[in-house]
Amino acid sequence: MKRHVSLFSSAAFLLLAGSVSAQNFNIDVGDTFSIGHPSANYGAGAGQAGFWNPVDGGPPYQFTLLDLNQQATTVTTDCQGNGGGGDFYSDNGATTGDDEALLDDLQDIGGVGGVYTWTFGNLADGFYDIYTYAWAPDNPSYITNITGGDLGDMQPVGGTAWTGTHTQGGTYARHCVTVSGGSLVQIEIANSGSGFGSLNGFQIVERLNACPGAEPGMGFCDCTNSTSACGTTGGAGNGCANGSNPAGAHLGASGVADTAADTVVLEGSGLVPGQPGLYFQGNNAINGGNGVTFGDGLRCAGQGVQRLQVRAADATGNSATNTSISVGGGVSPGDTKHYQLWYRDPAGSPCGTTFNLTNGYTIVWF
Ligand SMILES: [Ca+2]
Ligand SMILES: [Ca+2]
Ligand SMILES: [Ca+2]
Repeated sequence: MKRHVSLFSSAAFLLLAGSVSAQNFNIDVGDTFSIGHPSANYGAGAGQAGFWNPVDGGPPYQFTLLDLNQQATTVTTDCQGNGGGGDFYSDNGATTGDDEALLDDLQDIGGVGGVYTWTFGNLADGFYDIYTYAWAPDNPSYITNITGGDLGDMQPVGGTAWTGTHTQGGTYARHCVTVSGGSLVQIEIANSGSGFGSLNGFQIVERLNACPGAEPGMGFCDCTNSTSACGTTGGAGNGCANGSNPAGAHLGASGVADTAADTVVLEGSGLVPGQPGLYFQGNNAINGGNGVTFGDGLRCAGQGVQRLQVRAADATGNSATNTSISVGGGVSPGDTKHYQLWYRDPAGSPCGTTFNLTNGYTIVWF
């Protein structure tokens, strides 16, 4: 049985928050017990008031979420893993009211080795902060490790008594994630190596700005899967060896792959100093993403090729684009495009062809 927020509090919230986006969610995990879920005016650590979805019953915890106004959405939850598994409740003496309703019931992640991955599907493309509550009401000295977001960083949560205030690291982890091309959001909750792991709930908060430190896409087609025509390889994530750098040249990127506000910069490194290279775009990842031999390297991106910009490497072998990639490539929202940098290597080219390429790089635009 699900419990429902009182009509009075939800109606009042509707009046206050009628314009809130449907892509923000509050989730109370393990809500099987008599304490119920928090009221709609409870903002918890994110300061995001609104309806709290009661999500219970043990793995796989498959639900379709209601938004902050308690209106239907298509956003889904799923939970897979092994360890403890089910709903658990312990009345912590320090917690009361809405704090207790969120924290004192939870999913038991289990003892040493317990690990579960939660997946959120059908979120609209954009940027989100995911607050993952992982505080143990039965023994606040327990620590649970939360991993996820664009950076894939692990954040330990817990180890401290309830102070009356939610804090990052004390009661929740916070990860920024970019949803692009309908990508899933995955958060791993794991026992830290002692005691028991806990998952009290989540808040999903859409943000206006891109996630800090994250790249707008992913590399593919490095010269460790295939080799050059003369058998050379390159370092992991790089193209094949060149005359200046036996680890080969690397293509990465920074910025936001938003066609309405494109700030993507393609960035080459490990290039031949002073030599020009052509940044280009293709519609396909060639040969299943492994590329085909071309010059001293591999051609990874092809079909419908768009030449974007010629840039010379500086004295340290770096170069970067300074023109709009989405305009130069004729990109539309939802497009998946593949990028590569084709550069000159006139002296010491390992295979003698005098040109080479970086790894490929894939961006899903929104
Ligand atoms: Ca609850
Ligand atoms: Ca309590
Ligand atoms: Ca809970």
